Amino acid sequence: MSIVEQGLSRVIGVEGEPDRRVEGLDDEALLAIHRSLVLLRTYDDRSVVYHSQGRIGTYAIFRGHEAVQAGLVHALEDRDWVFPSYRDSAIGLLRGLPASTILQWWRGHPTGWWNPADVNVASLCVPIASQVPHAAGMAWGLRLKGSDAVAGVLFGDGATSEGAFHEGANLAAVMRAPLVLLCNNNQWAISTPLEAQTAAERLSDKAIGYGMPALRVDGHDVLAVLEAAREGVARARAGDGPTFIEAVTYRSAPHATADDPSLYIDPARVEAERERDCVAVYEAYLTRLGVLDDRRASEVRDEALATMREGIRAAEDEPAGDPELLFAHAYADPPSALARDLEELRRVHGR
Ligand SMILES: Cc1ncc(C[n+]2csc(CCOP(=O)(O)OP(=O)(O)O)c2C)c(N)n1
Ligand SMILES: [Mg+2]
Repeated sequence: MSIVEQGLSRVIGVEGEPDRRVEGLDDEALLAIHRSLVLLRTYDDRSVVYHSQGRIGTYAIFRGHEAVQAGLVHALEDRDWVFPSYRDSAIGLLRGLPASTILQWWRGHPTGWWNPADVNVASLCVPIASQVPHAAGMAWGLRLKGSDAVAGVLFGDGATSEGAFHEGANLAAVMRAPLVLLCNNNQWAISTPLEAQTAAERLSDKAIGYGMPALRVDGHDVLAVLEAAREGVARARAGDGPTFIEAVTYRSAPHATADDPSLYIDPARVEAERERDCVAVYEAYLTRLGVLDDRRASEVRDEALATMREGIRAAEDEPAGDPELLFAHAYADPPSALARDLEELRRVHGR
């Protein structure tokens, strides 16, 4: 099926379609979105290298998903909340978190956990879909407190099969919580393809069951994601409840650095999808508009690279974390098995 035949909303033209402009986004705003995309891409590229150098642990690659992440953040105000999944680990960069903090998360270092209230970005959730009820609760709570802030939550196609997704979506709809549910349908949940995940024709159809409106967009088009997210944000802020957005992408990188997708993904499909890379698509659009030229694009890349160099240096300068922290903060009175484990740890470390 051609890209146009998929019938997804788009701002950036493909296959001969004309480009559009998003109302209210001037050249400066368009360039800010470009900086965000390049920062995310650079974070991701460098993280794959740092992993292969043994400087960070197993890493969930998000190449090709930057448009979904940046599209959401640029549709929100700073007072609004973002609830990321592990796939969106670097989204806090767009809210001013230092690269070193996020790198430390992937290094398993205690300084990798930021205070969510500092930047209105929740902690990364690894249990699939668990961030959806968190976000629904936060959004509902904001409303109860009389705030006009809203929340946006990111999750994958696989997450829509989880109980937590259904519970969160239903609660948000019933309570008219100001929430944007943004599903990054990259068509894979590790090695499970979409057709083995759901019998629904479109993930956006699931919204009908909760009584919430749905939008379906091309997730390679940052402005299409932003436009849809803005619509959801406006509805949420007006007190009209949640919106479900399905952003259709493709996972053109391994699930994580520990994965070998050659066992289950057709490499020709991956090649074809990489041709529609979201950063390149946006740079071509800005170039057609006369907003971006090569010099500016390379300045933005250099700036992002410098951020990453400084980030890894700061992360590696940090003294190693205290392994005893693994035992802290979970129980007021630790069960005896944990107490024994802690004793064992101390013995091994000669403490
Ligand atoms: C509750 C739970 N079950 C299983 C896993 C193992 N797991 C990690 S990632 C993943 C796939 C999730 O796919 P999707 O929601 O599409 O997100 P994507 O990884 O494609 O971004 C699974 C099953 C988990 N982390 N949590
Ligand atoms: Mg997926």
